[in-house]
Amino acid sequence: MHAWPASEVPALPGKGRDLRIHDTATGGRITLDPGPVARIYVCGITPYDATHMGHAATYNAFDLVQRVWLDTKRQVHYVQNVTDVDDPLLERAVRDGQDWTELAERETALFREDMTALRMLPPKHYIGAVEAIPGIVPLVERLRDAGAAYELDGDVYFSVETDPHFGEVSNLDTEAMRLLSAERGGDPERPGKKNPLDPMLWMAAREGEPSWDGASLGPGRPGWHIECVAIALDHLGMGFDVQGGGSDLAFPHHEMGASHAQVLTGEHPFAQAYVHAGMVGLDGEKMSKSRGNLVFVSQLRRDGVDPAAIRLALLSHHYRSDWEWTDQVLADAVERLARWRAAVSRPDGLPAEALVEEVREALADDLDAPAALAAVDRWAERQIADGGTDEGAPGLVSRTVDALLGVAL
Ligand code: 5CA
Ligand code: ZN
Repeated sequence: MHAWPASEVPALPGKGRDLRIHDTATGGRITLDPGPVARIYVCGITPYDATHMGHAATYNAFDLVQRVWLDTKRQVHYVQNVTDVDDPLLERAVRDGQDWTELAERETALFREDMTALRMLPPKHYIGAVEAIPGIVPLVERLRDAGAAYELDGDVYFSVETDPHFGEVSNLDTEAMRLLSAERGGDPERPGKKNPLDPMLWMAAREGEPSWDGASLGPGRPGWHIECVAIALDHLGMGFDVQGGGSDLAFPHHEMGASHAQVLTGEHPFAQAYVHAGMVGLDGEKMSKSRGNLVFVSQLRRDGVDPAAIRLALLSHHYRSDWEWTDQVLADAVERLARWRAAVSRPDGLPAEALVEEVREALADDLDAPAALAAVDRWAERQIADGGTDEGAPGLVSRTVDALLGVAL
């Protein structure tokens, strides 16, 4: 699949900082030490509805990770998937009487537009589940041949007990895993499984549903976790720097993915850090396509909201916290954007070298975007009140906000 166009990232004077980030697996903050090419996999959308503010907030967090790395003069190798065949997508297509491929294509196209408008850096490889199937089948066969997968009425399951590290990503007890598995696409109640938590690797063809050639597995379609594993191993390899997504992916998705990959390769870990963004809610409920309580990026754009203001609204919350989308959050962002634009529009200004360092430090410190915004606010306030004589300052602030926060002033 093609991704979306990249916006220019201005180079800043001085030196970027190494990223210290919260890792779900260790439960603490770690300093990442990527090589000259940092590697990141971020789970993509299941394209059955438009991009809502929760999705946008999660992609914003991982965009910041990349901006911190780019500021250290590293290259970034970024991979993202599109779950363009899965139960929720097929169910929505049936409900609305539309072709599932058309639905997926339309929503993926809208996602690209939203990401472009929000100045999210595009992945280098943007891969759909369907196009990944030829790579997934041999991985499932290998797991089965190694005794790590078994068949149940034609479906193939992964045996979680074959990974000695199973459980080390999300650190949950068995009961919690069971509950989340049932809630998030698993089938712990299905009789005949070796362990209730075992996830499906390959689903045998079902009547009325699309299926693909699975070689010795028979016709069918891939399970969800092996999709991301196949794409990540193909384009990044083991031990990449960051596996990212919203906190609802820690279990089962990232736990199972890590186990699949670790058993397949005999290596550990799958990723150096598992990074999870908090959930954005509306009216006290997690914003989700299945609940239907959504605020869409595309709707706000149609309403004439400046995408830079949407981005500032996302940045005004720490990525790890759960927060609520409200009209006030957006109104505050619109106001902040106007203030910042007024401040950088003055011909000369207050020196800004210290501000560049403050923004750098805030983001390197577990992506503390609210602290970065507060630093820019302080500069903008004094700049508007007092001004200064530094000719280059407004331009430097503008480039800093663009390079590190993805906001075009
Ligand atoms: N296709 C899979 C990942 S392989 C999937 O989870 N798709 S999704 O469309 O449901 O979600 C895309 C991303 O947005 C995931 O990282 C998910 O954790 C995140 N996300 C979904 N809802 C919210 C929310 N309310 N707040 C924050 N992030 C969210
Ligand atoms: Zn994924």
